Amino acid sequence: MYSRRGFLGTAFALSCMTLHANAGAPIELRIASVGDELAFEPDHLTCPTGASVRLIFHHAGEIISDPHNWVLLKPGTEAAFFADADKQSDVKAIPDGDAAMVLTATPICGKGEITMVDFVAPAPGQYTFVCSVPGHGETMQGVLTVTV
Ligand SMILES: [Cu+2]
Repeated sequence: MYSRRGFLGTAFALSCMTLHANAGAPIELRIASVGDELAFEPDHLTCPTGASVRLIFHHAGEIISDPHNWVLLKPGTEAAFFADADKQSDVKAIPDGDAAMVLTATPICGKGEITMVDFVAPAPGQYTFVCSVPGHGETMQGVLTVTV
């Protein structure tokens, strides 16, 4: 007979195999600000679930001194996160109290600088990424598609 414990054990073993299958191929994703505009380029990224991802962000601005960052949000948190990010008086990568909304984030990045973050790609799906600097998230956002 197929016990509940046996089924869960099998499912766990299969998910570990999936992670192993992707773990050998680290992926580098590159993204930048569109010069001094409040936008990301590209605004759509893709990676497979379980992959070891290095996200490299370049602040390509030359005039405006506002910093930027790249924050990957858990699905469904977008509206609440934008509201909190826009209220920040001193800019942090993640607004106080919002850590549970965030999957991963780069540090704040100054004009002309490059920053990065390493993370393991989450479950397949569509994930919004944003810049959390006040006033930026409305237009400075995009989607990471995580494939099976
Ligand atoms: Cu920004």
